[in-house]
Amino acid sequence: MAKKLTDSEIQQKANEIRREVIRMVHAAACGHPGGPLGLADIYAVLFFDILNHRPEEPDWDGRDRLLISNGHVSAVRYASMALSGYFPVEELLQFRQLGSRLQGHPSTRYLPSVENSSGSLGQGLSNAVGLSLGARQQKKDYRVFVAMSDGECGEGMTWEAAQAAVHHKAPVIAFLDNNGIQIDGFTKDVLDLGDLEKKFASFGWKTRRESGHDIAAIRSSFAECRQYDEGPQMIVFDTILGKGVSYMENDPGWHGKAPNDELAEKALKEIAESLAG
Ligand SMILES: Cc1ncc(C[n+]2csc(CCOP(=O)(O)OP(=O)(O)O)c2C)c(N)n1
Repeated sequence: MAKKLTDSEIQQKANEIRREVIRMVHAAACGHPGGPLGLADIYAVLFFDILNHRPEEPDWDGRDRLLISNGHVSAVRYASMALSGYFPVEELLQFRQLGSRLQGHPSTRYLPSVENSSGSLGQGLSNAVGLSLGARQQKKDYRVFVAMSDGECGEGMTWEAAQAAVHHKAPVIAFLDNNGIQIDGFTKDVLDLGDLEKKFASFGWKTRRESGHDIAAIRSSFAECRQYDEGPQMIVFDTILGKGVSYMENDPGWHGKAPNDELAEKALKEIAESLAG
């Protein structure tokens, strides 16, 4: 069995993910850098500690399922996959190219272990609730995780799935990118979502709220969620959009645009400093 990485080794992986996200979005000259940078610490923990998966055998039936409901953050998933050995890191530069496996919004058609096609927000929780119930019915050991975002909680379908999950005691592990930002600005201005942890709790979910940038806290919250399978669980992670690149942090303008050559160089320099430190 592979040796467990330390928190600081996982932090390094997160910064490598950030580096690849910038390289991908810059090479494509389009895409979404802000969400992926804010999610890098969470995905590093998932791919390098929590998920039971086999990068060399992506279709392995026993793999944990990771669904992504906020498909526009695909860069963080692809970068995590490449760095953990699913495919060569160089392939990341084909992100968003015609004919590439790495479509801007992930599709199950092109890349094994992409469990759901996404891009249209609000659907992932329904998919995941169904898959988790199927796994239980078939007495499978794997867990079903689903990545969600605050902005997409404006979609009514999310709340239908949230109720069904409680009614059927679905053993789904959901987590939410609570960065306070969506495509048109700050969520409190576009559509105020209130306290999402309290909302899920009031529906009957087992909930917790953590910093999405504290590797030890992210690890322990996912690890504890794995121990429980009697109903739906939600981890609301407070994150900073653009985390790790000073000029992008908490700026809605970086939800979905690529840095130019000069800004990409500045971003890569800052990330390289974090990697060196
Ligand atoms: C059903 C649907 N409606 C609208 C959109 C357009 N859209 C793309 S991203 C986005 C904002 C989503 O918010 P969030 O995921 O919180 O944004 P981030 O934190 O990544 O900036 C919207 C409304 C969409 N993809 N799907």
